[in-house]
This record gives sequence, C-alpha cells and structure tokens, in this order.
Amino acid sequence: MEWQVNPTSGPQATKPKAASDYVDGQRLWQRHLDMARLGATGNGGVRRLALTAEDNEARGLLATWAANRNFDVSMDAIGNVFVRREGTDSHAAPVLTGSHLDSQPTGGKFDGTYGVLAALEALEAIDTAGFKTRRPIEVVSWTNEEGCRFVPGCTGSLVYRTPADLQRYLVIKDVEGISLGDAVRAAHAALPTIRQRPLGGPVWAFVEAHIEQGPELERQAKTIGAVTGIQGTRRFEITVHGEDAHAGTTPRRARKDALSAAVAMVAALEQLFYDKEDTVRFTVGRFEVWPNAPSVVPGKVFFTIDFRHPDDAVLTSLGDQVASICETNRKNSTVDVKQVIRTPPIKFPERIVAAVELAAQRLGLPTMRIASGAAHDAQNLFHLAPTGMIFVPCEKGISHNERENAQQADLTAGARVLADVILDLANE
Ligand code: HGY
Ligand code: MN
Ligand code: MN
Repeated sequence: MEWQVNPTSGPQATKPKAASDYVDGQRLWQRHLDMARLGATGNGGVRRLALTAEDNEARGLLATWAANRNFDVSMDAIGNVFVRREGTDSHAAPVLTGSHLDSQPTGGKFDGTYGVLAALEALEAIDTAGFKTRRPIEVVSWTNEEGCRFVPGCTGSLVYRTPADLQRYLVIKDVEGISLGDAVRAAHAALPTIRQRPLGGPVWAFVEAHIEQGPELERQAKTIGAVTGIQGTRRFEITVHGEDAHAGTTPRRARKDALSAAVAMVAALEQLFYDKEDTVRFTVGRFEVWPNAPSVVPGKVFFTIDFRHPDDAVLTSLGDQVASICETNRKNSTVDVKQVIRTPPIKFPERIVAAVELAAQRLGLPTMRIASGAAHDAQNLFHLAPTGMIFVPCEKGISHNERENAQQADLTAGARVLADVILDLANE
C-alpha cells in the first residue's frame, strides 16, 4: 500500500527566500523622509531643481547610502549618478534600474525619488540575501528628468542614449543664464569623492519604479501597475511680440497688445485640443508677460504648450495646427512658435510587462496593467534595451504638487516586485 503523503502534514519544505523577502520597508520609508529634507518647502513638498545645491545634496546622500554597502558609485559627464553591484561576469551588460531625484518647483516627496530609493532598496535586498547575479546591477539617478530648470527634460537619459549629443545639451541655459555644462561641472566639484565615469554604456534591461501620478490604481484598489507604455508628448514655446505702450494714452487701434493676442491664441488652442473623450492632455504651464506693469500695454508674452496623447497620429494631426492657429490669432502682434519636445508614444515589450505582472502576482499583490500619462526616463532607455515600469498608487493621483502622498506599504510592495524582477533579469 502506498502511503499518500499529505503535503500539508509532511516536513514543511521551507520555501527558498526571494530577494523580495529582504526588502526593508521601514528603511525605504525613512530614506524618503531623509531625502525630503533636501529642498523641503514649507508645505510638505520639495523644490530640488536639477543640479541645484539641493539636487547635489540628494546625489551626495544617495552616494553615502551606497558607499555604506560598498557599492561602487560614479557620475558621468551629464551628472547621472550610478550605484553598481558587480556580477560574476563583470563584462556582461548590466541591468539598470532607477529614476530621478530632481523635482518640479513645487514638487512632492515621491515623484522620481521613489524610483531611485526603491532601486537602492532592491539592490540592498539582493546584497543582504547574498544572491550572486551573473550581470552587474546599476541603480541610476538620471539628471534633469523634470525639465523645468533646463529644457527639455529627461536630459540625463537622453544623453545616455546618445552620448554624441552631449555638447548640444551642455550649452542649454536656465533663466539666469547658467549653462547645463556649468551646472554639471559644479555638481562634480561639489561631490569630488564620486568617481567620474564615461558616458553611455551597454544595458541589458531597464526597470523603473514610480508613483502612478494618476488616480487609477487607487480607484481600482490595485497595489501594482504593470506599465504597458508611455503616451507621446509635443511641447511648444510661443513668443508673442507686440509693443509696450502707455495704458492711458494709447488708443485701441494703435495698440500692439501681445497679451490680447496671446489670450486669443490660448482660447483658440483650447478649442482645437478639446475632445469629449477627455483623452487629450493640453496644458499652458508657463505664461509670462512683459513688462508686467499695470499701466503698460504688454509688449511681449511667452507661454508654453504641453500636448500629450497615446496616438501618434493625433499628436501629428492636432500638433501640426498649433503654428497656424497662433498666426491666425496674432492680431497686431507677431508670433514665433518653436517645438522643443517631440517624443512618440511607446509600448514596453511584453516580456518585461509580463515579468512585472508575474512577480507581483507571485507576491499576492493586486495588480493591473496601466499606461503612463506622465513622461519618464524609461522612454529613452526603451530605445537601448528591453524596458518596463512598475507603478504604485499615490493619494488621489495627486503629483507635481506639494501634497503628493503615498503609503509606506505600497512603496514597499513596489520595491519587493522590483527586487524580484531585476534579480531574474540579472541572471539572464
Ligand atoms: O512631465 C512629466 O510627465 C514628467 O513628470 N516630468
Ligand atoms: Mn517623475
Ligand atoms: Mn515629474
């Protein structure tokens, strides 16, 4: 007679520990609080514009935590910071994971920062577990993802993708006339102990953890978003040239009122970009008037258009009308229209999306597939290697706002998924 061993009563085979078992949620949370002190605003947010003193302090704090684990820390010619854990084959293309530490002017504690700290936490978990990986793993903090001090954003990952473009970006200036090149040199000077490293390099795969910055995961009570792709973006800068004039003495017929023309342009553009499905994302985020004095007819207006959509054909059909609409509404002024960003929509490879989904399901985490409305450095790494993203919820989807908030448990869950995904990738 064959004894039927009842699997529940036999010797409990101890399930081998996974990298996710070694993720320390409390350490991850505390590091968010420590990082949030750098550039802290009075309203609970952060102001850590790219390559400012606060942003460089954040690079330094990341480097300190990494050095405490004897990970190799380096910084390249555009200011990207790398934290490397060697693999058994040091020549193998590394797995990269990370995001950005710079923020919007009134940013939150989690946008970008979470992706860098979750990546460091995942690396530490793998290290604590003593897992050897064939491939090196590199945590990356990309320079100037937000693109508010220096335009365009995602500069660090753009240059990593195309090192030959470095000089083109180093000459970009901020509103004070400081060049990106000078700011990067200042960052290296502020962090002399961080080894300099050559630009670019091979990538086996890239996975970025990020808060969703939208309400879907929270609304659907999901902990993990397996991100399927990123919608496309077209960004324009519009400058309207009129003529300063006296507000009291200049008749309407003699005015070249740049503000009146700019307001007409924005009204017409709002009509162009209105869609009842509410899929189009149209934003006038910057609007500056000169001389901005109550008794002077404005002689100049500068404003930006940020237009996003998941369908490249719509990005083309609507975006290509911007210049003519501005020209039609210029009244007695003249207008310059400059497109400064055009990134097509991308779809992440199924093998990475499925790897994220499977890792989350193995951990018993409620998971859904979701597209990204926000832009990320992953859109550049996508052109170098198989790329994907892991989203976790943020409160009410609020982001690019000092009230941005997230739960420790969700941040921990995302880091656990990330640890298991990058460990598998690093052993391919
Ligand atoms: O604008 C974006 O989507 C990114 O958050 N910087
Ligand atoms: Mn971000
Ligand atoms: Mn952002």
